[in-house]
Order: sequence, then C-alpha cells, then structure tokens
Amino acid sequence: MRLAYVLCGTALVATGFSSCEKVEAAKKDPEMMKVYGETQAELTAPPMVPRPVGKRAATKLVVDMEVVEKEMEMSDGVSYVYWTFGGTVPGSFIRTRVGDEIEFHLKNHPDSKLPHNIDLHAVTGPGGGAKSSFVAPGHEVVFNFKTINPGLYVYHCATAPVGMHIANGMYGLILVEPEGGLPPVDKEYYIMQGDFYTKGENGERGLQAFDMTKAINEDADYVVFNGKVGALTGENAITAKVGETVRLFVGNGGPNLVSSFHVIGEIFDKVHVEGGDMINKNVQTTLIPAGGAAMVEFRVDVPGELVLVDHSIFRAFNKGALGVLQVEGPDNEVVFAGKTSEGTYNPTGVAATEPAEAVGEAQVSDKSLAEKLERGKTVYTQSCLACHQATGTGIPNAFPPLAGSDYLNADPHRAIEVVKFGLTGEIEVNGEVYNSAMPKQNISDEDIASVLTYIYNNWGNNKTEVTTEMVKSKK
Ligand code: HEC
Ligand SMILES: [Cu+2]
Repeated sequence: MRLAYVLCGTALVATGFSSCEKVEAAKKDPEMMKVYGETQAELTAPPMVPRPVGKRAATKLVVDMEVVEKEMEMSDGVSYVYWTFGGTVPGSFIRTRVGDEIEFHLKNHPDSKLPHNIDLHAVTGPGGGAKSSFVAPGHEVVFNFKTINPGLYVYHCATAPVGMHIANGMYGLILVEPEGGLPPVDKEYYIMQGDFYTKGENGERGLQAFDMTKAINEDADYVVFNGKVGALTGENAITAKVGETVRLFVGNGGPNLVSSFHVIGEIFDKVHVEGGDMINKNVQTTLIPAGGAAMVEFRVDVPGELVLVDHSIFRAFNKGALGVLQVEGPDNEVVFAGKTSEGTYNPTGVAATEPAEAVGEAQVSDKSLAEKLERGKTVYTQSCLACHQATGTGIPNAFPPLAGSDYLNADPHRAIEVVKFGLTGEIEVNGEVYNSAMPKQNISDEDIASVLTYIYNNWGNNKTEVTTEMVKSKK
C-alpha cells in the first residue's frame, strides 16, 4: 500500500501526469470503493454502541433488524405500547464505515399488528429505502445500499401515518465512519430524544394510548431520552472517570420537537454539527433537529454528576428529558474549587458586615430556632421551591413531597445527606416510588441546617431542629 503511494508519487513527478491521481481518486471515491469479505453487523441497545470500525476496510455488512411491537414502561406506573426497531427505543445502533455495502434484512415479528418499513437518512435513494423495505407482520425483506457519505444519521419508520409510527418509538441512529474511523475516545454512548403523546396527562397511571390530537398540536406529555423517564438516571446513569474523553452520539427522533441539548456542568470540546463533518469547538448547547443528530465530545475533568438535559428546561424537569453522566475520580481544585467563602451582603450599610469565613474552617455557632426558620424560608425559596414547590407538595412522578414526607421524618441524618450530596436512584416517599436525580445543593452547612429546620417545622412535619454541627459531621 505504502509502496504504491511512493511509486505513484514518483511517477507523478516524472511525468507530471495523472493516471495515478485517477487510481488514488477511485480509491477515495466511496462509490468506487471495493468491499472485502462479508461481516455480520453488531447491533446494540441504547445507551451502548458497537465497537468502532477503526482501520477495517469496507465490507459487505449484513444487518439483521427485527421490528417488535411491545408494551414497556414510560414512567413509574405508566406503560405504553411501543413500536420498536430491535425491541428498544431508540432502536439498535448500527455502525458502518464509508464504502460498506449494506445488506439490510428487515423482519416484522409475526405478533405485530401493522406493517412497517425503514427510512435511513444514510441512504442515497428513494425514500431512504422506505418503499423497498415495506414489510408485513411475519415477513422479511432484504434491500441493499452503499454508504457513500460519512456522518451520524437518523433512521425511522416511514409507514403511514408516519408521525404515529415515529411517535410510537420507531427511530434510531446509524453511524457511517470515515476512512480510518473516528478518533478514538475512552467512552462512547448512544442517546436519543423523543416526544410522546398520551391520552392521560403526564404521570397518569396505567397503560396509555397514543393521542393523535395532542401529537398534531405538538403538545407533548413526555419528552425523554432513550424512550422513558429515568432511562439514564439512578442506576441507569452512564459513567466515566476523571480524565477520560467521552463521545455522545445524540439523535432526535422527534416526531415534533427540536432539542437544545446541553450537559449541565460541562462544555463540549467538539461538536460534529448536525452529525456531519463540520466541527465546532467549545460549545455550551447544541441544537439537534427532529430527524437529526450530533456527535459531542468532551473530556471530564472533575468528579460529580453531569446532568444531560434538553435546555427547553420544563421538558427536562417536568417531562423527563433528563439524564446523568456520573463521573468518578479525584477532585481537581484548579478546574473547580467549589464554594470558597460566604459572608453577609448588606448594600444599605446599616448593619456591620461580617467577614467572610472559609467553609470547612468556620467555627460552629448555631442560630436560634427563630433565626433558622427565617433564614430557612429564604433558602427554601431560592434553592428548593422550583422542584419541591412552594408548600412542599412536590410534583407527582417528578419531585417527591417534603410536606408530611415519611422519608424525611424517618431520618434527619439521611435528609442532610440528600441535600449535601444529592440523591439518585429509587426511593419511596409516602408509598410513591421516585427514580430521579436531586442535584447536590451548593449551599453552606449553616444554610442546610436552616432550610431543613424550616421544612421540619412546617407542613405537618415532625419539628426536628437540625444543627450546623449535624450537617458538618456529614463528610
Ligand atoms: C432540581 C430539582 C430539585 C431541587 C432544586 C431540590 N430537590 Fe430535593 N429532590 C429532588 C428529587 C428529584 C428528589 C428525589 C431523588 C430520587 O428520586 O432519588 C429529591 C429528594 C429530596 C428529599 C428526600 C425525599 C423526600 O421527599 O423527603 C429531600 C429531603 C429533599 N429532596 C430536600 C431538598 C431540599 C431541602 C432542597 C433545597 C435545598 C431540594 N431538595 C432541592 C429534586 C430537587
Ligand atoms: Cu412503523
């Protein structure tokens, strides 16, 4: 191979002519690329992705994809009949390289009620393969195409009514890697946003049917990553270690909503804008169109919880578009030192200002109960109200109640830890299960004592008084 290049180079200099250029051009033109051997494509369920193609040559790649209609969980106590590619929402991840010849087998499970097909945005040809792949229940079709443009592409069902098939979960991603593969990274994950429309409102229990009117009005009940509320939180959170590089393959199935994809506490070092070749750097939020995708890459420098959201923020905190990347490893105080001091701020100058005291070294002088209640109310309004609501009622299926909470009243030490360190995973509060994420609250130990005392002394709770000492002892 190297020899051929050298010879070509020499010939070029000697003759100044271009027969070698033609040979080289043909090698680079994906349409002309020869394929070597036959390979069975590895397909993966989200959030995992198949192994990188690396340096492998173009091949004949056989993809076996099965359409399955099945009931799965949308949220706690809420289920939905999803239509899927490969049994998951989004469908199985397909990883190819430029020049591959794909032999696509689409099988529709005999138990399916409807015919389906697939439109792959990576296909150059009518309907992205939709017509050629139309398949009735209990049938299998085979169609072939060559991948000629590298990039990250959405695929989806395009059977009428198209919107309904997509709304029921029929979408996924196909990656076409460039010659030589994408640059290696430490971790790769597959995430896809989708909006869902149910007869019942968000959180209404039981098996929920698709609501066509809401879908037409683009009035989503759920906006989620990977098909359900909590697919990427608690024990389903994706993970990385400090110092690792992470690549997220992010798609948006829609059917309707555009995603303002953002990771709280991280900056994308690189974004392959819209999944193509253009790389933007140092990006805070990237727009992912419905039926589009992006590859985002970043190095994780500090430990903690990075929260993945659609920054159309009510979707994140009220409709489910929230996931967690849990980063483990040593602190890096250069990059993030955390809170280093706090003092009073008094612009009127009436009261004397108090010197800022370093957190950690501060001496423990506790406020009176009345002072705590007053300060606690302010802290609650600033830091907790947005999620737990003004009178601690919470929001069903999203934020647990603090009013009359058995979880809270059972153990003040545990409650302190929740506020100080955050909480993810399944908990039960007053008989209802919550499986979400409460971010660590960056407030001083003194304020944690005040806000918890305020909560314990209101809304039917057990009047515990939390001291700064108790909060300090939690490390
Ligand atoms: C961004 C939203 C959000 C904010 C802000 C927030 N919480 Fe939470 N909180 C949650 C979620 C979600 C859970 C449940 C976590 C889980 O499912 O693992 C929770 C759980 C709790 C619990 C335990 C469960 C219960 O109901 O007793 C306590 C106590 C609590 N939060 C207190 C607070 C306090 C105090 C503040 C303010 C200092 C606060 N939270 C701010 C979202 C939030
Ligand atoms: Cu379909």
